[in-house]
Amino acid sequence: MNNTPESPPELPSEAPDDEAAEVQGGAGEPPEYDSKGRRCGLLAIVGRPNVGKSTLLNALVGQKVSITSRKAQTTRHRITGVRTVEDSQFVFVDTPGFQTKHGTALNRNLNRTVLSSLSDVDVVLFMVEACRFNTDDAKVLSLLPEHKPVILIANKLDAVNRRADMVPWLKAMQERRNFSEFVPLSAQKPSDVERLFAILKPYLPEQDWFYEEDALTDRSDRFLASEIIREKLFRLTGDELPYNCTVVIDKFEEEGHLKRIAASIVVERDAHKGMIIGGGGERLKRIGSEARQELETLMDSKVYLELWVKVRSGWADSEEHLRSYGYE
Ligand SMILES: Nc1nc2c(ncn2[C@@H]2O[C@H](COP(=O)(O)OP(=O)(O)OP(=O)(O)O)[C@@H](O)[C@H]2O)c(=O)[nH]1
Ligand SMILES: [Mg+2]
Repeated sequence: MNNTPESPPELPSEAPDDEAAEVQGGAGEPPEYDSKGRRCGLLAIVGRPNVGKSTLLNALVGQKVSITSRKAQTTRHRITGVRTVEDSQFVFVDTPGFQTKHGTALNRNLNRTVLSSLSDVDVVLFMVEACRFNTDDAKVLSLLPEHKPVILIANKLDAVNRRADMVPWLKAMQERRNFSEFVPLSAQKPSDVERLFAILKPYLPEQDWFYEEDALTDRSDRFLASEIIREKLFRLTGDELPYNCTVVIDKFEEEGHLKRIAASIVVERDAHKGMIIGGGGERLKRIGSEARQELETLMDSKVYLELWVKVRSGWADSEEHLRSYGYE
C-alpha cells in the first residue's frame, strides 16, 4: 500500500534574504507555483454512529481502509482514504460517530477526534439515514462549522419503503440548514457512489495533490491489522459484548513474504474474556482465522497471526490507557 505523502512545494532555496522576508510578511506576489490545473481537498464524513460513514469511505476509495459493523461506535480514529480521479484528488476523512451518551474518557476522545477533523476540511459530508432525523443527528448538525459547505448525504436509500416520503423529509431538512447539495444514495450501491465524484469536484480547491496518485490511506499496515481484528471481534460477538474492548498490536514483523503479527484483545472484565474465547476457544479461533484471511488479501502476503485476550478493567475510562493503546 502506498501511503507516503508528497512533500509540500518548497520556496526556492537560492532566494535572497529580503525576498524571503517579503513572502513571509504576506506582501508581494505569492511564490510562483503551478498546480498544473490539479484539484485537491479534504472532505470529512460526519454523522451519528451507524449511519454508514465507513461503508461510504471504503466504497469511495475502492478498497477497505475503515472497518464497518452493525454495531454503533465501530470507528474510533480519524482515518483518511484517498481517491484520485483524473486531475482531482479527493482526501476523505472518516470520523467516529459522534457520541451523545456515556461520558467515558473513550467517548470524550472520540468526540474530540470528530471536532478536530472538522477544523481543517474544505467540505463536510453530513450523513444521515434517508427519511430519518433524530436528536443524535441534530446534535451533530449543531456542531458543524457555519462557514463551510455542508453536503447532506441521505444514506440507506434502499431501506426507504415509500420514496414519496422523501419530499416532505427533504423539505424539513432544508429548513434545518442551507445545505450546499443533497444526495440521496445507498453506500452499498457502486453506481450511486461513483456519481458522488462529479458532485464533489467543484468543492475541491485548485492546488497540487497531497498524496501520490495511487495512495489509498495515510494509515499503516500495522494499524490496519489492529482494525481488521477489531472488526471481526465486533462482527462475531453478539450484542452481549459491550463495545469497550480494543486491540493492541504487540508484534508486527516482516520476513520476506510473511508477516508475523501478535495482538492482544483488551477487555474490561473476566466475563468478557470468556465471551470472546468461547467454548473450547472456538470463537477466538474464528476471529483469528477471519482476520488472517482478510489481512492476507489486503496486504498481499502470507500472515501468521497470534491472538491473546487480556483483562484491563477501567481501560476505557483511563486517559493513560487510551494513549498507550493508540488513541490520539
Ligand atoms: N441497507 C443499508 N445498510 C447500509 C448502507 N450503508 C451502510 N449500511 C450498514 O450500516 C451499518 C453501519 O455501517 P458503518 O459504515 O459501520 O457505519 P458508521 O457510520 O461508520 O458507524 P460508526 O463507525 O459506528 O459511527 C453496517 O451494518 C452497514 O452494512 C446502505 O446503503 N444500505
Ligand atoms: Mg465508522
